[in-house]
Amino acid sequence: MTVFLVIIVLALLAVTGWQISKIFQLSQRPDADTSQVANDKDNRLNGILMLGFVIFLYVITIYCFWEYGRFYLPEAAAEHGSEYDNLMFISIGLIMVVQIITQFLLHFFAYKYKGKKTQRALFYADNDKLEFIWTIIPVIVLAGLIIYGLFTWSDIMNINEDEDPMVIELYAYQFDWRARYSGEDNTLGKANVRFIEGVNQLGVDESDSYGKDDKIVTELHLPVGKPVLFKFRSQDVLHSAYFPFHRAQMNVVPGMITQFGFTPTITTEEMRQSEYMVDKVKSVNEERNERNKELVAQGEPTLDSYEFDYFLLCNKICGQAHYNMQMKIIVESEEDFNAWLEEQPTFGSTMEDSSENVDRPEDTAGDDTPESMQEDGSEEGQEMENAPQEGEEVAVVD
Ligand SMILES: [Cu+2]
Repeated sequence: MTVFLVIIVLALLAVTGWQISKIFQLSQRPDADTSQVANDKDNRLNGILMLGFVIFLYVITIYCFWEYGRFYLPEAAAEHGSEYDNLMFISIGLIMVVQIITQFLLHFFAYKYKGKKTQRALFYADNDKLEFIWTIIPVIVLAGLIIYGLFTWSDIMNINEDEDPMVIELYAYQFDWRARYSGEDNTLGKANVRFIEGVNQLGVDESDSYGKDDKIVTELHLPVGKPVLFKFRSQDVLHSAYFPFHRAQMNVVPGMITQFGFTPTITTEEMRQSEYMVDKVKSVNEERNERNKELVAQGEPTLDSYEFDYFLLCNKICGQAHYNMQMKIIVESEEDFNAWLEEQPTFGSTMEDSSENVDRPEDTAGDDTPESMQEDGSEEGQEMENAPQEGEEVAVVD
């Protein structure tokens, strides 16, 4: 209904504008210039507007850099990150310089050589030398950029197996993540959606001995300075694993395994203490305190104070709760990591426990499907916990 009303209002406005323009035409003096051909005055006005437009663009650009520059991510927290950032800054830098010069020339010439009654355009057919220059320069620059990009790409994408990276599976489903560590053998057990049953959320093949020591967890812990190879699997639709601080992203495609490897270089604690993050957290908390004053006045629960954490996010719009599909990442020292991993139960022991429970039906009355994997994919308990509070920067992507 609202849309219908808006359309009617817009149509009426258009009719009004058209009628007003007709009144203006009728009210002109009989000797006014009604010619359809642009005169010097029209040309001058258009020239000035062209120049004004490019100045407007530059002002907006400078404003955006100044106002939104604070949303830049800090120094990359993974080894390949600086290569990635360099490629991006060099590409953007080049594009910026070329666009500033060419846009300025385009608009300035439109102003400078605006039409004048007394002037005639010069007939200038072609100039081979000029054409050669403006063809060869972009060819060299673009070829350079592309070759540089290809080298960077293969550096980032090719996983050095000699480094013996730790293999971790990241499993995506609407709307959460699970991580599966490959255990002592550093080999993931086979898995298939057809094996998903009961506590076997990820469909790990029970008959595969490599899977027995796998560890399935809800929080991703990574040892700093150690190469990690992620294998991505999706249960349902297309997702995308996005680690903004580690400059990594990979599609997670149902029916196939994709992979990406990197070496984290900055622990969560170090990142929290970095100048960038201290400032950031301070400003987020200032905003929250302001908001809390309003919430207190309204008698509503207040927001917790914010603390930085790395997150693995989903970067494909995969459904209703896509915005909240995230998993905390903790980058820590190798000792802390090993201590944490030690405490996690293996897949084998989880399956044994569950079968023991099934043997004693009074313990597990009813459905033993974990809540988290119920059909609607929502996790009652966890969703509430994860749900961003109003005013919170969801998943701290900035
Ligand atoms: Cu998703």
